[in-house]
Amino acid sequence: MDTLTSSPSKATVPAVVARELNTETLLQLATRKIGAIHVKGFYSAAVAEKAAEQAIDHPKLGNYNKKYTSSVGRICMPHIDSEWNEDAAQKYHSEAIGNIHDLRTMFAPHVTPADHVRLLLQEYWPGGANIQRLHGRTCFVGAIRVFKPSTSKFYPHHDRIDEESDAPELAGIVEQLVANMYLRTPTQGGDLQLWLRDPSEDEKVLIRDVEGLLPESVEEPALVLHPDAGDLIIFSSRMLHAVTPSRDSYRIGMAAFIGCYGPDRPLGYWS
Ligand SMILES: O=C(O)CCC(=O)C(=O)O
Ligand SMILES: [Fe+2]
Repeated sequence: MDTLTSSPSKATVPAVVARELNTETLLQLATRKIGAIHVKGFYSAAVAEKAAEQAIDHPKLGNYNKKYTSSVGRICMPHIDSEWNEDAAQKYHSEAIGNIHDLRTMFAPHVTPADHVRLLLQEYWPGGANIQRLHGRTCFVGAIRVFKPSTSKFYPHHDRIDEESDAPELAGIVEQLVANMYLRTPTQGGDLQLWLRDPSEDEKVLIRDVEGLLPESVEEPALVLHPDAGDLIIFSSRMLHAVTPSRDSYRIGMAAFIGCYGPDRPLGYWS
């Protein structure tokens, strides 16, 4: 079995999708031997729908900060909105545990899909897993994203915590994955597009300013996945990805970023 350090950032990745979450598929994903893990029916669609209903007018629903992502709502403050700003970071970390507990109430008496995935990864990853700390402070995990019908989308972008923070706990991070657990999805649109390559340096500059590339400026995606409610998809957030507009309904998902530091060190979770 290859270690993470032998192939941390291969330029392109085969368009192969694993259908099961286990130690082998996780290691394949983290070493870029496969493009995604897509588990159908990971979570009860009925429990997901009850949470989705509450998400649409949740008191903690706000919008992302940047130009191209502001069309998407999110419940609770994500780390990206605190990047390089100590006051915002203080707020983010001080609310983190309370926000995790708030989200649990939306799914009670059931476990949240983010908590379920946190436990499974802790069991499957050779080095275990833990909530991420940054400068000794606990991160929030499990942000719910609310895409409105027709208007909300994510343009092609990448997500990398080492471009948002210089916390010493991030030393040795070799890959960043993201787990999305879908609560409500449209039948048309709302596709997840994966390019299975890192953005170029020029693309990174554009993404940093407005949090996305114009879709017509990039080639066709290498892989397109259509999630249904209850599905889990995990992929590398360091590689280019996008979400197309939903045609006929809200698209609501719960997400957790996953930091990989090699197989023998614990994964780190945050949103
Ligand atoms: O909602 C999705 O399918 C993926 C959204 C995204 O950009 C991410 O999770 O980083
Ligand atoms: Fe993303």
